[in-house]
Amino acid sequence: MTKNLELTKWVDEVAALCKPDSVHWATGTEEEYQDMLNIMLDAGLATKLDEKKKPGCYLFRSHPSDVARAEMRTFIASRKEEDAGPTNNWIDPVELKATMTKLYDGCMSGRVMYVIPFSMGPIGSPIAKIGVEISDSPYVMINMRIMTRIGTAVLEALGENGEFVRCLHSVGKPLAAGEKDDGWPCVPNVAEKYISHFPEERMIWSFGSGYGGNALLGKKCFALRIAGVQARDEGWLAEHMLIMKLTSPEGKSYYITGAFPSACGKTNLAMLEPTIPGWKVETIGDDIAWMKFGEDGRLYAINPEAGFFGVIPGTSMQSNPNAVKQTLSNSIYTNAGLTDDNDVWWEGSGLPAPDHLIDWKGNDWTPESGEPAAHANARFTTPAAQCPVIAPEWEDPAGVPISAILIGGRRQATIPLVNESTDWNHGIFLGSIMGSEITTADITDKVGQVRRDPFAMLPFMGYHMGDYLQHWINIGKKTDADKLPKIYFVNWFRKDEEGKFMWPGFGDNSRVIKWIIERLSGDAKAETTAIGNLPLPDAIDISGLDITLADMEKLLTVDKEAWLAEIESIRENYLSYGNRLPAELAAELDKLQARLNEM
Ligand code: GTP
Ligand code: SPV
Ligand code: MN
Repeated sequence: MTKNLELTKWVDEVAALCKPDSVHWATGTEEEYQDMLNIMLDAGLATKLDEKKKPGCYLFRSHPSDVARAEMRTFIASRKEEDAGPTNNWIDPVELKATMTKLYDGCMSGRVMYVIPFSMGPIGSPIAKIGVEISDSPYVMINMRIMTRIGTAVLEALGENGEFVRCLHSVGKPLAAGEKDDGWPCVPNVAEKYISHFPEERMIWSFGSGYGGNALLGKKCFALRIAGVQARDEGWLAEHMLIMKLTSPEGKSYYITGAFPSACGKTNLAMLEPTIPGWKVETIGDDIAWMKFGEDGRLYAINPEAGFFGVIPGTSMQSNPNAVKQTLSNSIYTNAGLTDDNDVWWEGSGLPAPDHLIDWKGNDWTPESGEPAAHANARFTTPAAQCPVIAPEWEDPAGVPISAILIGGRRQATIPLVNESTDWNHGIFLGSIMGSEITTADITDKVGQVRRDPFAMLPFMGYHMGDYLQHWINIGKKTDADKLPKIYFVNWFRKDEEGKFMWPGFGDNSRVIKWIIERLSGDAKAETTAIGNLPLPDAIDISGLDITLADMEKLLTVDKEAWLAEIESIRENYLSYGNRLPAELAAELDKLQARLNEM
């Protein structure tokens, strides 16, 4: 329990509204974690995997309506609609609270209400922030224990008067007397799920979903949408970025962050195995970075999380051996296939498909079934400390000084393999025009079109996107230009005429990062072009790769016509920001157009 009166008052209010059978304050112990798992094993919601092959690992299958973040049901309920901006769903906060209060009334009956104090960042670190999630889901409890630091130690750090972000979550499935869960509890009608943010109050209300970022409220809801608003107000950055450490053959270390949209390679890049001799990669974070200025005027990053919630399909000993090793024990698998010998299997695992398994929907599956065994957004939850290449300083409360920021999306054409920004504002411009091609997994009538996703933050913005870009510009004015990280626009996803990836990617991305590091130390060759500084085709180490210099030239040219078309589409996107588009970015766009026309 706690002496924090604000907290006890809030917990009492929520209990009175949601009417759970009992209230449980999370302590964060191993014993409590096992108790939660046992509750879910008994209820038939979890499967324990084979103890020899996957010690301490469990499989869950969610409801088909509840397999990913629900962007259409994610709301930024700022007091003024214009403050949510053109990229967010807005509902008046008074109206939304009235609607959701009705939904919350009695929603936990038949269930335990868990009170989960959690710290984003090492407990007690000056950069860390505390949240308290109230949830009726033991699945949320176990995931929060891996993804954040939870329990009694957090209450102690909170003290009597400490501030915390209120995070209220319910799966939205009360149980009548004697009723038991029949499968994954949630609200099956997607239109009745709510993931709501009240930015001025630093408060989150989530209802109807038990999955991922909808339910683990420390992650996107707090660490990006609410912390983003705090960061704007307090002069720092809360970003959808991996953090990695690179050490050169000479033994010099650099820290870099990378913003890539969801499922575009952050986890893979954060723990890659370099294919070039002498270089070493170590991991600090795979999804979120909080960056603040240190006393020396440089930006320092911490990973506010304590675990990785990573995409399962495609993870193999070839693509990401460290993730495979990390998830061999003490990990939770959600929506993977279950083999007959109690192990997990998924598409792209690099292992032969078994003759029979139980798919993510709980049905019998054979290789002839014609349906995937694992859901495309099946995820593992695994402790960061288990990552074989975790950097020793990953929990340093002071963070690590950032030398470069990588940005990029999935673009089959136009965007070169790597492009160095010429200065801070140009880098922010490149961040603002980032995007990915819409795939069949998204909105069907727009397949192939580019969805602009500035700094990979489109689904995670807690305020107006134009103000956010202005905030990035302003950050650049707070310190000397040479202390700011350099920004690099990368694209691992270029395709040739036959639709094949032109760049091998994964571990070979170390070759591009090597060039970036050599640029930072002034050792690598580049050519100034209309769009930025590009490596000369022979400046990237391709030794041992099945790729020709001609291919490299294709990956590293400026396609004038394609860029002029790009400009039109950027202008259209910029129009949506109205008068909140930073003047600096409008100027960058005009300068780019002029340079292209001179080509
Ligand atoms: P979130 O956890 O959703 O934020 O995503 P993430 O950015 O961490 O994505 P992740 O690393 O899990 O990306 C997974 C997808 O990207 C898989 O489909 C991978 O096959 C693909 N991928 C990752 N790196 C590369 C690469 O270098 N080249 C290619 N072609 N595909 C890649
Ligand atoms: C993402 O979608 O970017 C994720 C997964 O990292 S979730 O936490 O569900 O948002
Ligand atoms: Mn993410």
